[in-house]
Amino acid sequence: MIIALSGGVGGAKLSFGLSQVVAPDDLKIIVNTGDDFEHMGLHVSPDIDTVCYTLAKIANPKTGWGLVDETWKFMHATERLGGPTWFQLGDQDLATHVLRTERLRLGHSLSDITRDFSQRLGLTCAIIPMSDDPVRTEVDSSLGRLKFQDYFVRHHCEPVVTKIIYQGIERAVPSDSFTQALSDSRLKLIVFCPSNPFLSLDPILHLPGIAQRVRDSKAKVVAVSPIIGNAAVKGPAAKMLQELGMQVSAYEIARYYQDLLDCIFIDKIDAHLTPLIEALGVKVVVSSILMKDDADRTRLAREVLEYSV
Ligand code: FO1
Repeated sequence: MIIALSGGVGGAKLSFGLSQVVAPDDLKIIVNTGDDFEHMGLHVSPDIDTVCYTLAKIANPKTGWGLVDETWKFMHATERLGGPTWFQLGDQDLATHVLRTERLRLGHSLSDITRDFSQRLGLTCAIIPMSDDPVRTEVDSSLGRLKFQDYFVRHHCEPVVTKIIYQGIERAVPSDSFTQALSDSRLKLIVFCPSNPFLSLDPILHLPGIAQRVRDSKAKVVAVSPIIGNAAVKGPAAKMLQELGMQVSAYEIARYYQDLLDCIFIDKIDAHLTPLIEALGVKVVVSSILMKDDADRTRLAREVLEYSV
């Protein structure tokens, strides 16, 4: 059985690859919920929706988030009435947010709602929110304290980040399905998807007790670097590494997680970093880790699985 820790578009891509090569009952995708927020009275769970839409092959291929063939009449009508349009909610996507919000209000858990929605989208592997309690990523920045989506979308990641805060994380309990997967005797691999370490992986790993359980697990722990060369494949990971005084390299990612990782997959152009990373006690697999299409996603997933045998 395999656990994949996923957030953002990069995480959804490798999760898709894993869903193509792992039997449904053997794949548990644990999704970051730190990006969740209340918007226009709706509870939006971007990383859950990005993973579900991507695995269901209905994600917008250009943006990675939202739905393909989307229409925007709700946003146009919102604009006409002077409502907010900085966060784009498509007409089909709106159904997800309205129904999720309604069910949360009725007392359903995010885990149960996600299980129902993912199954209705035809998914067979488990899509598991990291927690059913609220965790909200915020950043201290050159514009002061910002909620995540204000930083990421409204301000286009431009403010300089000095600190990242996961509001509510001390009180948040990892979801039942997450803790069950971690204690399953069949667990043989934990995959850190190529997601932003600070925005997608750390909210999961900072949940009370989780990092220690990963450390204590008999399973192999493998990361795919979100950094290739001195840039992030997508999103603000490189900019944040710099702003937080770290190097922008796959080496830095290995060092950041060195007490958790058995191995890291780095790109061919970073092969020269191998001895440095191995000196940290982290094994290295050099591969082509840029996922340009479904074939890349599936190939990389297969390579990651081979590591665990
Ligand atoms: N990202 C944007 O940059 N602009 C948007 O208008 C936007 C809308 C949006 C709507 C639903 C959804 O699930 C995700 C959306 N995202 C948007 C992405 C979102 O900011 C995610 O948090 C990122 O993908 C990082 O995980």
